[in-house]
Amino acid sequence: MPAKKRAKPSNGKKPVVAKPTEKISALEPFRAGPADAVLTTNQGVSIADNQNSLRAGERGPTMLEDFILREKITHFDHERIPERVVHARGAAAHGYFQVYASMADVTRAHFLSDPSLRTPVFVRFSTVGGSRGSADTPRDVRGFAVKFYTQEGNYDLVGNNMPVFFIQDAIKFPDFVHAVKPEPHNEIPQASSAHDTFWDFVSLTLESSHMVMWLMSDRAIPRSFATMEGFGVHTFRFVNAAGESRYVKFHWKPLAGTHSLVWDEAQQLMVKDADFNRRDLWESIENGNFPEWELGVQMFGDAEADGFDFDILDPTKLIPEELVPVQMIGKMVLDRNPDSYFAETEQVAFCTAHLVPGIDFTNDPLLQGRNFSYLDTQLSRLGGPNFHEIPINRPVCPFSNGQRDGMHRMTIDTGNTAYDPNSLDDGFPKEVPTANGGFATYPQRIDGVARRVRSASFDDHFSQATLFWNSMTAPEKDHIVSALSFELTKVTRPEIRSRVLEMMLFNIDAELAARVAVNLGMVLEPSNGSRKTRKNGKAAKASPALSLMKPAAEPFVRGRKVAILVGPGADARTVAGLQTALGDAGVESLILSDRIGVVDGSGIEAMQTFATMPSVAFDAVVAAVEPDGTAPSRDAMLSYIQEAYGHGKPIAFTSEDIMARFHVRATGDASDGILSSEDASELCDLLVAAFGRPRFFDREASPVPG
Ligand code: HDE
Repeated sequence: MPAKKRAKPSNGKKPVVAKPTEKISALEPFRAGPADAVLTTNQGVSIADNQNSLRAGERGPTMLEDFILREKITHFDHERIPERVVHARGAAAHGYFQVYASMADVTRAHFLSDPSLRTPVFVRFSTVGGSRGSADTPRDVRGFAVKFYTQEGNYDLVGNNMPVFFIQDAIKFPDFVHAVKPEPHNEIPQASSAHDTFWDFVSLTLESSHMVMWLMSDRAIPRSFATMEGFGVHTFRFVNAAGESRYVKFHWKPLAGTHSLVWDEAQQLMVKDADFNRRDLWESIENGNFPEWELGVQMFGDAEADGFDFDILDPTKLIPEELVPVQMIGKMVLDRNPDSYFAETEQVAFCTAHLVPGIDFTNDPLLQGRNFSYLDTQLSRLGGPNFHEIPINRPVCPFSNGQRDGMHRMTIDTGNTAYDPNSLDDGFPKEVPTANGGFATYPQRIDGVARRVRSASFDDHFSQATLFWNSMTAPEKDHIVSALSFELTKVTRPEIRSRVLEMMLFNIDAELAARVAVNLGMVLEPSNGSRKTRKNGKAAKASPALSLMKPAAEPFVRGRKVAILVGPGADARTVAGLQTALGDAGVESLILSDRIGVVDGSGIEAMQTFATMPSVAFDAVVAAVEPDGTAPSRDAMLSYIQEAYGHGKPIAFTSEDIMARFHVRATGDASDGILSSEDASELCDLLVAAFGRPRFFDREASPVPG
């Protein structure tokens, strides 16, 4: 695989615009907190009694006259807004983006031209199918939406953590979403594609084959938002000051590398810590372990596009990195949590049509539909056309036009010229010529006959699904087979299972289909209809960049979480030394026992218990004491270690004797992720080294110790 090109870091100029934790200035006038304010109504009248409503007599009825009660209850009654139709559950953070070197030769976007500039961003991560109160870790696509508050207006890159999509045409989106959402008659199941309507739809819509493979892969259960890649999905355009255009695909590459959960862990987390990813994002930022991504671009021209064996306008296709390398052009850091979930994370309105000069659309039919949908959906979600005035959505640059009035208008527009052209205000606000920064659409030539038609160049539904399968390592393939087997077992209608096997999986890879068929107790009988839609694509046989197991720029260590199991007899000095060493490495640790408080005879204070913080909430477990004591405590410790073992996590012991008492056998060279040392800093080093690897998947085939 060719090395990725990295544009030269900044030209030596120091970043000047904002310190990492500086707040977006446009939000400042709207920020309010209790501080030393007195309690008032929304009209500013001071309230003398906020404990009792106005009653006619001590035990009498409540009086309608109580305007304080009525205002308070009325406001409360209207506290909710409609949740997003998709991507309802999300978590977000503030940060900044900085380009490494000027990209002015390819785009005139100002925020990509000046390496000294830090552009504020607000990023919202989400699941797609679940409602707002659902859990963080279902098998699902994750939204990765970035709002850049640039000096030329807001630019939204509304992407996902997977580079392709289920459908090719926006007209199919409501069908797809209705199929994947809980079934309409009983609203079951929540946040899961493991049900009949999803598999019915995708097996009849074979263009979804590639995306189904991504959804069944470990990409769909990320360990952390900070360890997910992000993708703009569609092909966009860069346009430079001379009006020349290159196509561009956007990538976010996490500096911590790509890491995922294992399925059993993801399922347990849905119950044991439904806020797992959200909490991780929040705590990482609070602890100064700021999540970071590089922005990468794949750029190419018409001639290269014509040479690809897929259509660059087809959103079910990616461009293998081996074909067009990803050039890293800048870095994004998330360094500040929102102050108000509702005001910021819930009210933020992303829109694919929020462009800045220098970036433009292509004719991807999905993108064209999205450009309509995102503005339209805010009209009902945020209650009218003035949602751009909500603080989190306001551009940081001045904006002015003749658009006035409407629900919830906040600006007091002055003057009498809400029209253009006008002479009364000397023609202001005036158009800006393109040369001075006015937006101009790329003058693409378009000839065509108006027809409801799908281009034949969109026909190949399987080559890239096969490419994806071929690019997986053995454990990743095992996980895909398990995921498909799990989901299809939940499908109740045998004819849907058969259709998925014969029409979709068999066309992707015969071995894949055969392995899933065995797990479903089915005999694979490819019907005559299958293989019909398969074209002999010339796509690369495998693209190593698609595997999650590729090495990261830095190992994912900062922000990892380690459980230290203690009990009577644990050595306080070793435990304290380990906690300090881990803390110095940016790893968070928590001491657990069978109850909180000081552990008898050891002087160590346990902050949580084996029951309140289960092993699935951690990346590694250290046992600092033998599993003795009362039966419940002993059993809890044993099963804690067994579970971490089964999930392929590093397991460490503060002595060989302790390890022996847990019946864990180790190779002794740390290659199996089973570590032991009496020296706290050595044990820390072993753990940090183990975090450089993904999970220890070999254990999936071996029995759990017990
Ligand atoms: Fe979305 N999508 N989408 N989508 N999407 C929404 O907008 C839509 C698609 C994505 O954190 C909605 O404000 C259509 C692809 C993200 O607030 C809605 C089509 C990709 C988010 C909508 C697509 C996405 C949304 C729901 C097919 C990846 C959450 C609420 C034509 C590139 C943003 C809202 C946030 C949200 C429509 C397909 C990503 C209904 C019609 C492809 C990350 O407007």
